[in-house]
Amino acid sequence: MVLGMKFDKNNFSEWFGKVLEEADVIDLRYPVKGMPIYKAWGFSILRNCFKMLEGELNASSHQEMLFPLLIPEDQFAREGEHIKGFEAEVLWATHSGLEKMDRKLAVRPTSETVMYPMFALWVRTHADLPLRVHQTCCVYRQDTKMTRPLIRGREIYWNEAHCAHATAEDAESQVKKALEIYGDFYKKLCVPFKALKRPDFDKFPGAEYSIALDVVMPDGRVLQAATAHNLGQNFSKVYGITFDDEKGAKQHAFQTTYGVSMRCLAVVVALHGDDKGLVLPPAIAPVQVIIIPILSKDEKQPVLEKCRQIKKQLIAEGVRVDIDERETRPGDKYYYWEARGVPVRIELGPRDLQNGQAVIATRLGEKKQVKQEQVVEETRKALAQTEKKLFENASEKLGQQTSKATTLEQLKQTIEEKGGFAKAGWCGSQECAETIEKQTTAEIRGKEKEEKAKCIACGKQGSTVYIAKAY
Ligand code: PR8
Repeated sequence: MVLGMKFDKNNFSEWFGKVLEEADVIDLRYPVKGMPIYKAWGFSILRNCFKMLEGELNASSHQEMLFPLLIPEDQFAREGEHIKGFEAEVLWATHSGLEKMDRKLAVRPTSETVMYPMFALWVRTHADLPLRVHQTCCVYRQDTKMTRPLIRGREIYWNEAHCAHATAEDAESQVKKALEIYGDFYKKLCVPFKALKRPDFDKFPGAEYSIALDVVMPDGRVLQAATAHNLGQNFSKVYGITFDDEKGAKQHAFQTTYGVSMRCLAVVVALHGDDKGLVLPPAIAPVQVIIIPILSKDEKQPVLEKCRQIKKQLIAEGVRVDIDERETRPGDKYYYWEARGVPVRIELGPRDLQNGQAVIATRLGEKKQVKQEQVVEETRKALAQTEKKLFENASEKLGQQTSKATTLEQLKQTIEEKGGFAKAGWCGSQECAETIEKQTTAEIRGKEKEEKAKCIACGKQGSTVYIAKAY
């Protein structure tokens, strides 16, 4: 480790675990696999993410509700594809105290089968559509792959949205709307991504098609950071979600569903963090500005007074701000707040007080002396600048992590040496997808748009897809 470095990001996996622990994001010592404790700092960041998303969903005509955790077995098992996709991952409640229950209950791995029987009761005529519902909750999946903190959990904290529409076109445009909402959401987190239509064999169980937002992590592997699915009429036919159209004829509703989990927090930590710890985008930082008084014995009170005054001014401007009045050394406080990723720090000591100045330092390393009457304005600028810079840095990185390949050999080499995405042609067959995965260890992540290209495995006509190693 280089001197002065607290966390070495070159070893991503170790770095990630250490930062999560030391910055009080989660505690992994709870003795059930895949179920961490979200500590106050981490949960506050996560809630800020979800509050932002919930607000956006509410503003675009989604109703927030809360549905039960448990699903009767027969109700869960009605949609064939869906049950096939999830049966190996479901936890079951089988006993009530000491007694075995007559019918066992599935612990929701996702809420289609919880919500849709209720949708069938609520939807009567075309006037009831579109119906857009969302909830923030935990779902449970006994995923067989290795669990990883925030990346692959067994208790998944997420926001899931479920809709019913009158026409196939409405469902199609809702998927686009969902991707816009998620796009804006990730922009606020300063996270660039690729929105990719998954190959048929990789779509959500029971969906017509799935579009995912994929993010490249620092180790070059991609992570699915959100998905939107068009369910067509598959579920409405099974659960009887029908409505009378304008001519009075009975129709089955068209449906969509989309979700974002605590992976959004994993992505923020992974993409922006550095050797000092977290770096938080201002939109979700629990504390956006930390004021550090530089205290000497004689001038303690006047310095503190001034700091408190600045805090008040910033609060009045809607900034989330705090003062660290602890009796520890300023340097220790810098480390502490840097590790937690606070985007802006204001330093103020006796000499600054005399000169009517303060120092504004950003978490990205810029430092500036400003006049006290300009502190509010300069703080705003520093926050905006940090947000802009974080997104630019991450976008530049994504650009570097996207390459092209025209042969399997080249694909293998690119994936091994650079990681990230490689663009190449694929004919659409599962057989060629398997050949590609076997020879390169990378998988087909999907299409961004329709663009003709020859298949890298068999040479037949196909289209350009993104290929990457994935979590
Ligand atoms: C649906 N129904 O279920 P999806 N750990 C962390 N995040 C996860 C995990 C996990 N083990 N598994 C999935 N996710 C639809 C849409 C309701 C909502 C995250 O879709 O199975 C992934 O980011 O695709 C995934 O994109 C998202 O949840 C939605 O899950």
